[in-house]
Amino acid sequence: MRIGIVCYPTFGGSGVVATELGKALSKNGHQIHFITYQQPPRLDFFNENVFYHEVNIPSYPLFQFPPYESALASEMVNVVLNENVDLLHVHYAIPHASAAYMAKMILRAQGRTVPVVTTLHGTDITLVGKDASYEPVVTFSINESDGVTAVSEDLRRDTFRHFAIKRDIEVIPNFIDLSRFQRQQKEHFKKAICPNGEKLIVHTSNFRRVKRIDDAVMTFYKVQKQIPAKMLLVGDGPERARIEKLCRDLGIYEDVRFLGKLDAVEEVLSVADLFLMPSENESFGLAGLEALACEVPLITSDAGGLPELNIHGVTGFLSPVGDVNDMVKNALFILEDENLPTFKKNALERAKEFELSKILPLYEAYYERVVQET
Ligand code: GMT
Repeated sequence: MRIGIVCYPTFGGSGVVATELGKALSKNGHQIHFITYQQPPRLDFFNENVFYHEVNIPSYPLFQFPPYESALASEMVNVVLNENVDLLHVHYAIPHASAAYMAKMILRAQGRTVPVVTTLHGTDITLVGKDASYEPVVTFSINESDGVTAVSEDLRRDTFRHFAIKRDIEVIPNFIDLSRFQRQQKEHFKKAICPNGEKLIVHTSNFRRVKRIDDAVMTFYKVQKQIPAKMLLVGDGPERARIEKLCRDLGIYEDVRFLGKLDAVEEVLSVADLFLMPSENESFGLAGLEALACEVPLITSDAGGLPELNIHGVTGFLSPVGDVNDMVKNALFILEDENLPTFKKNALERAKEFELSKILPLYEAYYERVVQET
């Protein structure tokens, strides 16, 4: 198939899923046309089946807010016509689903039909999308998509709860490429960070409020009062300065390292003993899956789709959102030398259930179905 993929060119979440999906589809012989305002960071390889179309947004003094959605819809129209695209797959509803609807209508007026698949990723539903400023457009563009997928059962339920949806939503979870995300020998790195055999606790995120990084830091603070431990924080975002201050105030700044936006996150995970994800809301938790693939057990909240990823008592533990003391108790249990190897083994076994080779055919079959039904 010839598939147009629209996404945010971001380091995490929906951008990574969209880019990795496109790369995998191209390796399976599909022709993939990425349509974004910037080269996605993970689009770092050459394949004869991959094309990149940049959305150009001309500026004009009148525009306080450049009309990105119009520029994106126009680029979708051009790519469909010039590249003979069979299907558009847009990731993250806002504003991609409504821009796709606009493109579809423009093409229809020219006698060209192109089905649109929208994948809901999380905050487009649970946080931003349900805001009254966007809700009517999100509801309409989900209903008008020819196919809709959500990354977890919980997100599917939430979508029906928050919006007047009159169509089916297919659940296709996040996936992991185990050839990239696997535990590597990085003992020198571990020794440099934990010279005295301390346990290493990791958190990666986009440092937004929804991630509750305070809870991650407080959990670490209380754990390292009982056992020697260090913490690595990967990623960057609006919460970073506040979290750095919290670490200084707690007197643990020397034990917590902020690594910023690091692409090779699998190298950090390779030396980790425990991953913390205390999010307020998390539709799936791709960062948690990346940790599991590198044999790192999880301490997560029980929010959103996290119970669909993290199996309580097997791959780690789930705690109520904000219950730091429960997270500390569970972290100390996992980190005991007699428990850690079992949790690590279980982590990898769980990650295998989301292997790319298992999830990719679900998307391919869904595309086929949508094309046939359109
Ligand atoms: O984690 C984020 O805030 C980024 C966000 C995104 O859309 O870029 O991630 C969401 O999509 C991921 C991929 O489907 C999911 O694994 C994340 O759980 C989800 N984030 C939230 O729901 C907060």
